[in-house]
Amino acid sequence: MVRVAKGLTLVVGLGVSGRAICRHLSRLNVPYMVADTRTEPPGLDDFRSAHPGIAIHCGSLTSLDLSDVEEVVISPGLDPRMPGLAALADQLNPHTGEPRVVGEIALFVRATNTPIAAITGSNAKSTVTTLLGEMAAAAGVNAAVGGNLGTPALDLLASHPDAALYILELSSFQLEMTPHLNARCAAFLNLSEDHLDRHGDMHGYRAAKQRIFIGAEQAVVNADDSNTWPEYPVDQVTYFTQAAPKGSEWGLAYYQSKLTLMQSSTPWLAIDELKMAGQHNYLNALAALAMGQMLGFVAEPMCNALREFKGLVHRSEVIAEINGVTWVNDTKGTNVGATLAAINGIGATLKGRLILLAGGIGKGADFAPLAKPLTACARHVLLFGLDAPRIAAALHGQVITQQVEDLTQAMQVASELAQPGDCVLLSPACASLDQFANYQERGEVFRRWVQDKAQSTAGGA
Ligand code: UMA
Ligand code: ADP
Repeated sequence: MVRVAKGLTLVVGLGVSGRAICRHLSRLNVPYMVADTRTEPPGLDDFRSAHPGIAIHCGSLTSLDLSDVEEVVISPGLDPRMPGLAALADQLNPHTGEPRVVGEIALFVRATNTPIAAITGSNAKSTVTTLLGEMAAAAGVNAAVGGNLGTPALDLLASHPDAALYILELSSFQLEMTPHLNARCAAFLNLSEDHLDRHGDMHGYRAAKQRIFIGAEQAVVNADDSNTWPEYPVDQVTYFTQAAPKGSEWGLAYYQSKLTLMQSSTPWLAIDELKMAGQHNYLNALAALAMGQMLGFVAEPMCNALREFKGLVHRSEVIAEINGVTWVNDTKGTNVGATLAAINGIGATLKGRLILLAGGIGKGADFAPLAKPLTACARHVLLFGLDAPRIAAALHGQVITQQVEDLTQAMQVASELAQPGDCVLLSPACASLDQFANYQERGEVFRRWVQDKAQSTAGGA
């Protein structure tokens, strides 16, 4: 047993967040040590050189005696109920009054009084977070954007100390470990199955996400998904819907014969002015507008930002049109809810049929909800990766499926099947880690193949 010295904070995890936590504690001169459950965490040597004198423990936490530890700050990818930490889970830290085990966002909240705009949901978090950041920039608000999106929240405190607003994408993992977020404006966009391996069931997953509203002044939620409605007291709640708005809601309605983003009966922007592909992005635009308005951004610059926003790479990203067939990269569709949104959002505007490329690690999800929309709009579904057989079983008899070796083979077969007017959509409904380093690599494989094909087609024409 290695005894963690009295008064030391223990940082668990040497990933992106863990390192940001260490930098933050170093800046505050808080004494700490680090543990990582892996025997050889990536980048260990670099960390040692950057933090000389900091004790590091690698391997199981059960060999640490944590009875004197001041506080444990855990990385989001780690389960606080893991062996070695579970015993601390119910204890309170006498100095902060908060749980003895917290996440990085708890430290963030303690360190700043600057307003926070926070965004969670099973899907669309990164899109709405980035879009709100663009709107803030256009409206002249000095905002810093990060969190689960990529730049750890704690690093923003050092890189943007003068920010007037922090815009944070927050995952259920981060929210689970945040005692009080106290957001100025908190958005919960949607809820569908994901991360059940960590949260146990939908109840636990939803409860973690609901924590975004603890201490919030304003909320933006989805009128069509009651799971997102605040269960904690919030002063002001605004709703968005994919239908025509009722009361003060944001929604979609025809105005001067054009489908338009509306707040109540006020038109904001006609849909044909948006550059983002797919109808699901209309909802994302409404959510960002609703947040921006609650936060006091000026309307016209917000609309300009929205007009210019093309969406993020790897999310319903049109890569090329080849012989009348559109190839769309939605590799970030890593759960059934996301893939449903992509199928419905793209399928609705299609002249031809959809060819879906899907598969990977299904995280225990139920794939049956994909059957109905695919029956309506798909020509063929090509399945690869670990859970291809499970998806094929869920779609059996309702849509033509074919299991292939990998994504590359799926693209080859798709290019033989596709007819002009069709769309080949990579939206896997699964994590990528069985065949790729991450979802980005999967998307890049798709992009390169499609771009090569586009070039060779143009060259041969
Ligand atoms: N790990 C160990 N032992 C450790 C520490 C980590 O095995 O001691 C493993 C974890 O189980 C996990 C991986 O290492 O498989 C990474 O975990 P981490 O907590 O160190 O992750 P970070 O590198 O800090 O990245 C995290 C977010 N990742 C997760 O929550 C899993 C990143 O979101 C985020 O961009 C980053 O912090 C900055 O805030 C990524 C993500 O996939 C994009 N998020 C999930 C999602 O969006 O669905 C929640
Ligand atoms: P997140 O950060 O929550 O993963 P992203 O903005 O990265 O969200 O989008 C991830 C995927 O979610 C997209 O690739 C798309 O398939 C799907 N998606 C986008 N917008 C929506 C929406 N409004 N509702 C459901 N799914 C969506």
